[in-house]
Amino acid sequence: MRSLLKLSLLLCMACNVADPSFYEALASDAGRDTGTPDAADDATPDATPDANEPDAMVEQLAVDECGDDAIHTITTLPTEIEVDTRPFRNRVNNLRGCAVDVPGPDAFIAINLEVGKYYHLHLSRIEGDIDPTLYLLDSACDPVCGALELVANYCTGTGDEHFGFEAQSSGLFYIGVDDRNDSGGGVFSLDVYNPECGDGTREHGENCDGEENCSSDCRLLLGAESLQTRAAPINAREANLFSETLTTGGFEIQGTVGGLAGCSYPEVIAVDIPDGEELVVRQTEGTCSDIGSPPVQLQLLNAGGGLSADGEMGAGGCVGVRYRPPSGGRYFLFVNDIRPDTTNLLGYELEFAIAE
Ligand SMILES: [Ca+2]
Ligand SMILES: [Ca+2]
Ligand SMILES: [Ca+2]
Ligand SMILES: [Ca+2]
Repeated sequence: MRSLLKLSLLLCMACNVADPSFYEALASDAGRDTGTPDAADDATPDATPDANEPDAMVEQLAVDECGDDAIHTITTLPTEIEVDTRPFRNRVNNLRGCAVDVPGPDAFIAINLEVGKYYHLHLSRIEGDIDPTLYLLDSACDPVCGALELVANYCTGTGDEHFGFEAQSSGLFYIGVDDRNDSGGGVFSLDVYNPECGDGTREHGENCDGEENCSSDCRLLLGAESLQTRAAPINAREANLFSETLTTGGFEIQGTVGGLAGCSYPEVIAVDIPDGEELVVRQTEGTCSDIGSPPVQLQLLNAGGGLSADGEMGAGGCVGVRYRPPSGGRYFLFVNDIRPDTTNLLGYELEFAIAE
């Protein structure tokens, strides 16, 4: 009953980045079950005491090693799983090719992905001095890096990690729950969703579904109604969609990055580039740096997650990106917050146009 209630709470409110309660949860873990305090376990040791034994309240489904025969495979979604890495060893120390070190103890759970389906994973800390890191390994236990990096470590410290992706192939994958700290491990909550766009219900990992100003593929529209990004579009699937017809005159889009202590999530804007046209995005002067290092970095990715064009610095420390695709289609502009300290909210303004 308790877990059902907890699950329904999670589904309706607790952890969407777009929801104000998410910000509170990052700061204080408000509303989170913090598990049974260790002191209670110490008072009633079991017959074979073991300092590294998991908290008896944690139903441990995760295993120590990727590919272990005893690994639990997630079959029902959405699901919420408590993961305790305290009894486990550090098997994955770094993610080859992803440039991420994960020296803490790690735990693994398997999932069968279906090509084309959208998955949203959310990892949060329940207990321990841990810096949660979440990643996907393929059926050979190799990191899924490269064009589409399936690694989430947007926050330094205890902040929640999220990532969402459309499966590029079907098959068995392993979800890694790990720690950027060389710690003794901790207790995590791993939530896995596969929101269904078009069912009329906005689920965790969706910014809208069926509402006004919502596209048929569940993206909030940027256009005549509003040129301000909304609802934390942190990945390609949750991107806001620029819905105006691009002109040489341009539209000024305003957005914000930063503002979450220790975290640096990007904002992502989807844009349809017409056949034969060249997209031109320029940072407008007011929000550029005058010290030669722009606070944001731009990257344009294609629908498969491949990098189509990198941003380049122009006059006055303003970054921009230009791209003429081989044929028209949908692209995703990532606005990455690259400031050393992302604590303060940073407003940016980008002009979207087509080349004259
Ligand atoms: Ca391990
Ligand atoms: Ca590790
Ligand atoms: Ca982290
Ligand atoms: Ca939905």
